[in-house]
Amino acid sequence: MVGGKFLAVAASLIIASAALAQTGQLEVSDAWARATPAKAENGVAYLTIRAPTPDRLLSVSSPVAKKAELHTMEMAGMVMKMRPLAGLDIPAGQPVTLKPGGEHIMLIGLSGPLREGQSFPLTLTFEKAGSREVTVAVGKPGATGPALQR
Ligand SMILES: [Cu+2]
Repeated sequence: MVGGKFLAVAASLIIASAALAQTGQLEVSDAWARATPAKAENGVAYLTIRAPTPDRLLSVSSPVAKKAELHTMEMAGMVMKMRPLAGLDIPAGQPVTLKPGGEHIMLIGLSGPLREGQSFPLTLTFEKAGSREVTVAVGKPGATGPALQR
């Protein structure tokens, strides 16, 4: 059927242009952290990664902590425990969001408390895209997501 074929071609053109719009560079966005108590030794940061082609997050670092590690959460008996990850796969075109209760970036040995309203740099190193530096915005101690844009 001629009409049906035309529609199929039109649909594939739309899909092709949407795919084109997504090509580009790996992007890290919505980086945030919770404010920490004055004497806290560790902090946690979360963010979203989008990659046009498959990649892998290999390591993280920040000047606010002695060490930064990629962690995940898993059940150990009846309790949720944190476990370090060697890396995190980023599939093509599918955003990966680090968030409370799941994968996160652990800031170990903070040089000072993370204060609400402040921000700090975080460097992520990817297997293919190389390094990306992002600015992490510090929210309230009980924040559940990135602060709204002001
Ligand atoms: Cu952790």
